[in-house]
Amino acid sequence: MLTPTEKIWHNGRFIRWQDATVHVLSHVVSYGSSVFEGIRCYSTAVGPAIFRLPEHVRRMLDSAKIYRMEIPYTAEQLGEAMLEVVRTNKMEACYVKPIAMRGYGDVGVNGAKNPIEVYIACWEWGKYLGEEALAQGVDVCVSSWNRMAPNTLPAMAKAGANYMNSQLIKMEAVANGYVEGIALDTAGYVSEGSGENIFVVRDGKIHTPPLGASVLPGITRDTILTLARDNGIPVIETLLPREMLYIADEVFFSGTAAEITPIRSIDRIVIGKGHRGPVTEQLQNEYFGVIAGSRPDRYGWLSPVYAAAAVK
Ligand code: PPE
Repeated sequence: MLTPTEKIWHNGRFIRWQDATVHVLSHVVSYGSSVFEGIRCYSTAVGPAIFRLPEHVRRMLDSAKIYRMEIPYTAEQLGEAMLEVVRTNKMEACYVKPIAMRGYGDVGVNGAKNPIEVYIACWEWGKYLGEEALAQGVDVCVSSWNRMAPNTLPAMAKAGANYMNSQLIKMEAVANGYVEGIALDTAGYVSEGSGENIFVVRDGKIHTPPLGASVLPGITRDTILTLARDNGIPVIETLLPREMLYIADEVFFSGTAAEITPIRSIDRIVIGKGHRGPVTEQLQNEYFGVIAGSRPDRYGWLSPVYAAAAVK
């Protein structure tokens, strides 16, 4: 369950956690008109540091642009506000969630006249797919639900409404005894999990669906593509038929919340050796190494919360 922190940022000022409420007739409640981000702040050698802050801010502004939402703050202001939220709540490792939504005022589908409300909250969030998941791997299924068709709900936007589709995938998976579901796109190719991108390893090469397969352009996905290239592991963004999942040597999820989570079975078919594989483990070591400081932060992925010029 969610443990409250003290303050939430709302339109440029801090309010108490319990005061961060919206009117039931706000546009977002009926029509799902929100865009948001999920960002991890890690406890590092240089104190708490937000992982890939500028990239998350950029995606949030991209999501808003796709939906014609004008956010009245610059990328710099939003990034600084996120660092401020962590500082104000005196948090170490936490999950930061900025949300922009169409608020209360006008009625009807066209939300253009409703005010844009921006909130930023943070709280402590542990392991997304269970404590054992990172080491042991998870048991998942292919969902009977597809990811959104292109030109229906834009998959590149991290919008609240997309998570109705994610809920169908996740609830069905859990109801059938799985930890997570993998959705195919409407052409039948592998797309992504309800809240994660997916990677398939076979013969030492890493494959992941392209952006055209109705996937969110994950920041962790990009992190993995970058780390793999740096480590000389070939990476291919390509359409993946469902059966590639079953015959893979390794399959893993990536996401801010899920980090890098191995998948040990899909539809009760054992993947590879049935536990975390060597490529998955190598990428985990690279990823967590940057956070722990045992690997150089070559790309400036960490924005320290307590440094003056933290936001690039
Ligand atoms: N696909 C989807 C649908 C998705 O929701 C996420 C993030 C990703 C891919 C991975 O993107 P990124 O975090 O930038 O690597 N899902 C968030 C959790 C959703 C939730 O609120 O639950 C997350 O990982 O923070």
